[in-house]
Amino acid sequence: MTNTLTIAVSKGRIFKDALPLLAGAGIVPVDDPETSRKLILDTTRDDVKLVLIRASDVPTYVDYGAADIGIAGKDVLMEYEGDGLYELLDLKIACCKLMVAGPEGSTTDSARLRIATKYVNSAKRYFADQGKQAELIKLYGSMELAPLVGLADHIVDVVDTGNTLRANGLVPLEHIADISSRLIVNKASMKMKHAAVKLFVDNVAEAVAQRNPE
Ligand code: PRT
Ligand code: MG
Repeated sequence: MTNTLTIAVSKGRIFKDALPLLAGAGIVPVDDPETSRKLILDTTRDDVKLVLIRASDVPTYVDYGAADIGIAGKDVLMEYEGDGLYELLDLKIACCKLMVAGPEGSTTDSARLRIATKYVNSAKRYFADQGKQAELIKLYGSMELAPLVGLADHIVDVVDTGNTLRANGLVPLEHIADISSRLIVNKASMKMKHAAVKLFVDNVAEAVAQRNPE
């Protein structure tokens, strides 16, 4: 149906922060994702469904048109290589920083850097821009462990409070980018469902503005 909207969002911190913004567009999930095992949630609007997927899979669903709209962290979007989507709106939720981290007192000035990260593309770009040669080791989680066991000298990861780094004897060393979640839209949906998409984006933009005065 041309005016049905499917919205891809990940469980956890993004979902929690996105709820009030979706409510601003009149969309409230009928099931609680924390207790339900459903992956497709009905909402209070007949024409809107939420699909719950892993954070790093959101751009893929939107790029291929399996979802019209998605909510994804800028960290995830910076890694994503497809071009079937538009990034339309900064939702100013799930904020954090993409950082280089390592043992206290360490630097990234050494001739041969070994960096463990799930953000391989962003890390590669960052060190290349600085004229530094870095060997990137791709991990899928628990990056903080890598320097502790000698897998890498440093990590590139998102940092919020810094508690996880500190608990593992690491400190943030270099700031790569400020991260927040973005509203992304499939390029074809943007054309084919223009009225529905535009109304949704306008409503969410209004909710973002209300939550972030001036
Ligand atoms: O868990 P899964 O592998 O499925 O995916 P994910 O871990 O990427 O998903 P999720 O829900 O944990 O994160 C979704 C998005 O939230 C990310 O893509 C970021 O855009 C954003 N975000 C905001 C964060 C954080 N803050 C954050 N703190 N993502 C991850 N973290 C991690 C951080 O790396 C550390 O390990 O949370 C831990 C606690 O952080 P500190 O600094 O407060 O200790
Ligand atoms: Mg996680």
